[in-house]
Amino acid sequence: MTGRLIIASNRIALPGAPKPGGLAVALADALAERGGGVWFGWSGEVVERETRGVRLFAEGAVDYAVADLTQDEHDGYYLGYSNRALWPVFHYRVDLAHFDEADFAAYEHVNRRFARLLAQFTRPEDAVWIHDYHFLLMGQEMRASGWDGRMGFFLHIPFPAPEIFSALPQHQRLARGLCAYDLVGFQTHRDTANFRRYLIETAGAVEQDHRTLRVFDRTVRIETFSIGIDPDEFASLPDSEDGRAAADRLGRITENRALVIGVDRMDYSKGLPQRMEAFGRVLDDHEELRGRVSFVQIAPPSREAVDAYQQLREQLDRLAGRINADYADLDWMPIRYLARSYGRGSLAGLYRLARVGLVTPLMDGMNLVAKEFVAAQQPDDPGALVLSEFAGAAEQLQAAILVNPHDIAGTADAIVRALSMPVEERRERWQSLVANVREQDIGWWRKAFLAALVEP
Ligand code: GDG
Repeated sequence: MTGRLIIASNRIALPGAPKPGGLAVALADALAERGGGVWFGWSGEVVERETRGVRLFAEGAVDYAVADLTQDEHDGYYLGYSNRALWPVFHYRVDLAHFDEADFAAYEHVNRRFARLLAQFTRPEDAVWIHDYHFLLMGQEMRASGWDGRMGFFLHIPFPAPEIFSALPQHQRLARGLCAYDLVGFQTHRDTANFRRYLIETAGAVEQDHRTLRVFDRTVRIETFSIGIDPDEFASLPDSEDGRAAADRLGRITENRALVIGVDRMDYSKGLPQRMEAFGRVLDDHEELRGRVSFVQIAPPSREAVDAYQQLREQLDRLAGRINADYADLDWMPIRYLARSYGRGSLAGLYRLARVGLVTPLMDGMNLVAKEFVAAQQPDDPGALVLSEFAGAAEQLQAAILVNPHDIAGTADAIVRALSMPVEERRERWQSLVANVREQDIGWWRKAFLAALVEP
């Protein structure tokens, strides 16, 4: 394949700005490696009236193209259909979903408008790679605008069981849209199996081989590509200035108490209330641990314009306040709950300082924090990872202490077990975890996806 790579994702990392994470770096690398291409997405700007075309920023052989959203598009496509319908349903929270036909119309409209903008950049020999739930229909709209080259899609969040997916009033339209891609990639085998089962049971898909289906007059390859991190980055960041400074600051306060750490966007999929309850249960049942262990939860707020996120914020404020009021002492605060973000270096420093990493989402596409925590540990004295069986990462990180986050007592037991785990067992488990994090890293992920996309 000699063509360029064309990427579309809702948010993009513009040249010059610091890359927000491993994914942005990996995609920029993929573009550079192919000798150029285009990365297209939303500018992050909301404007009064639709602006024509895109704004272009060039860096070497790569063009970054961004388009603005109007206020109505932002409300309907982004806050509405993407984050009030798709996000909750794909995370099994049909109870939180809000189905509004006008939101779907805005979603369809933005997918169509963006597809037309993107189509201008494509040449027949290029390969197009579209990301995530904001753009489920973009592939079909690209086909409608005449593009018939290679095109793949990767879903970063879970794909739910067919019975849950079918709750979306537009499920048939969305599934047909996804089948416009040549390759559809998911985070886990569970997601891949869910999508295949949906297509076979409800759309009459016929299996061609173990990864390819014939459906809607098209041939679609459906496969698992579990996303990873840059392990070297997280192994070295704890020793950076920021990493050391953060560990020193927190270390002075926690002193010789064991540290339990959680780092999550403030999202109802992350199981934060259940996690706080479980930590509270540890203190209820283990008098000997009171005053001896500190739980630090970093939870930068996100999507604050969506009601469910405002309610979560209030719930967490109350819970942390109650547990602290019950158990805090003059010189000890059981939960340090920080509703703000920290730099990646600081996070890595805290991961290394911690004895236990608590990653207990109720449902999660992958969960990169679990992998970052593993990569940041010291080989001779690594912390223990408590991981939800509903995080995509659990398919790979079987050597973690796996928990059902809905089971508060079970999670509390797992925390106690992790706190008292002998160093030999911690080392043994960590060896297995880090081997996986290193082997299936972010570079492996993007190469595997692109190889499958351009394979004849
Ligand atoms: C979606 C899917 C999938 C967190 N707090 C801060 C901060 N973070 C960074 C973490 C990590 C990233 O944000 C979060 O990634 P996750 O994977 O845990 O979760 P989502 O944001 O929900 O991401 C998820 C992912 O896409 C990739 O495919 O794994 O399942 O939901 O890197 O370190 N970063 C900084 N300050 C913070 O306070 N700088």
